[in-house]
Amino acid sequence: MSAPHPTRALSAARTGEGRLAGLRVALVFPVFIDVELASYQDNARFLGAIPPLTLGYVAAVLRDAGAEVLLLDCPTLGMRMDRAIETVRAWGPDYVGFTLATVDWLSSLTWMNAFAAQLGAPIVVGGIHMECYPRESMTHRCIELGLVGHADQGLVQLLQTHQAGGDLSAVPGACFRDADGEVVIVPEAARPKTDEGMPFPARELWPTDKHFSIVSTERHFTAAMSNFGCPYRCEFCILRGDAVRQRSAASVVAEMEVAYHEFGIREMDFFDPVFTMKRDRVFQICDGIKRAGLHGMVWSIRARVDAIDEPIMDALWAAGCRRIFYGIESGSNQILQRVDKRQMSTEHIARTITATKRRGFEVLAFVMIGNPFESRATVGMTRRLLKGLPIDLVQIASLFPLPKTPIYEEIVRRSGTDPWREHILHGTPMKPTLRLDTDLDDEQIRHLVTETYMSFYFRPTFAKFALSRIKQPAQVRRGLEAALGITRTFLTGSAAPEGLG
Ligand code: B12
Repeated sequence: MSAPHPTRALSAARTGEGRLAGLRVALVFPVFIDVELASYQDNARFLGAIPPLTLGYVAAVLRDAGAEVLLLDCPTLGMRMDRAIETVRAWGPDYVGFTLATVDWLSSLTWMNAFAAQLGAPIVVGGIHMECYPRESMTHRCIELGLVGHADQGLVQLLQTHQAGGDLSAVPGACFRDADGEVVIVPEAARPKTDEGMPFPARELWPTDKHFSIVSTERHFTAAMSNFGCPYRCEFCILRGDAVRQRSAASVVAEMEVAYHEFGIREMDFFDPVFTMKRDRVFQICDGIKRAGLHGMVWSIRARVDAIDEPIMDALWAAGCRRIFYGIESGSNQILQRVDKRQMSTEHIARTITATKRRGFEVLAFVMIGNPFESRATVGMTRRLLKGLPIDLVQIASLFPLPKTPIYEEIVRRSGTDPWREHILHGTPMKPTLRLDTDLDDEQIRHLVTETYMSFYFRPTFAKFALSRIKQPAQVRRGLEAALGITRTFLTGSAAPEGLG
């Protein structure tokens, strides 16, 4: 193995005497319960048990500061709320941490209320949702503290200051209520441009042997991020033009080596939206992986068709990358332009996917239905594109406008209401809002999603592909469950699952 990455050396040098020595923090990733919008259970059932990466990072930051950390990946462990509360109570935490997504807010709130009522330990929250509605979230008294931004930038200072009864308004990104009960949100410090200071996720706290994705082929699967943020500006995405923390090739390779040697990982799925955004870095990563000799390790990435070319594909393949997920979104050039995927055309998509498949990669395409300008005709174009290209797997989402995206902000402007905000404040049902520039309603869009799934998957071409890659009996079961799920969704009219994006 090559020389340890600086961040690893830091973790290894941990003595229990850091700034948070003696503090016990339990991090809980809930099983989302059956409340409106909580689709995580479907994700877990259909798409796999993906590790809670964000809490892996938070745990590593805490551990490196000397704290003791308990991490409960409840969906993977099959742990319901009551048992999770008992487990955490028995462990005796000083704080309980949750990571929040806006989409699953009500579900997380249910868990946080129960933990606050039954345990009494202060609850601390973070995650992308705190970049959207920090003020509204902090009106819920079950939450004691919040952090906007990356854990390595403010968490240690936040907990230390809270412990000492110090001035929280001096902590960048801190969210709290002051002595008068007024919510205070301290501005986040400028985001760093590199991953310096960010440890690798604390994989030692995950039940790695139980993780898988519906498309994974190897035992001991894990997820990773080769970058944080995304420089592109797609109008449906919350990460649009977000300050990117670019990781170095050396750090990415070092994380893979640690995963391989220390945790027996044999499959790693990089979840960042455009792994290939920096060409030189891709070649360096691929060279590094080959030099590291990680025999039997397969990995996959997400990319854009306009951020990859044939030499990159060759390098990825030679280094063991075996699957590429492309966000192709639509078969209509007009829609691609409208949502700012404008460097792409369907012709370009076709050329890139054909070149990818020719090298032997598995190709997965992400598609959306319900964007501005969507019609039955454009959905037809998307279906023809999917079926006319050598695409192996497809994931189709109905556009559900998320906060902080230009599409949602335009909806707020046009309608004069902010339904997500009301949802966070009052738990009002989050009905999909006004749709922009399309006559299709939600019911029709849902139906078109499921029909498109069925038209893609219920074909002999797909059956042949599925049979060719089955390595474990579990894969047959998962594939059948997903097919049944799609059929059930079609028959009952409920929303189709999403989540590998
Ligand atoms: C990997 C991933 C998953 C994994 C792991 C989730 C996890 N929480 O670890 C799985 C597949 C399980 C998953 C599930 C879901 N996901 Co997801 N996921 C991602 C993805 C691709 C990467 C997240 C990540 O690891 N980022 C890297 C870390 C370093 O950054 P970070 O997330 O901002 O976390 C840092 C800070 O926010 C902070 N922080 C985070 N949590 C906490 C907690 C505490 C206590 C503190 C102090 C700080 C803190 O410190 C972290 C480290 O620095 C993002 C998109 C992206 N590219 O970022 C979508 C994303 C976060 N997911 C999203 C969604 C919608 C979901 C689901 C609701 C899907 C569903 N329909 O069920 C669930 C929600 C589960 C949840 N509560 O997180 C949306 C969220 C949008 C929103 N506003 O709701 C995103 C942005 C995708 C998108 N473009 O729409 N997801």
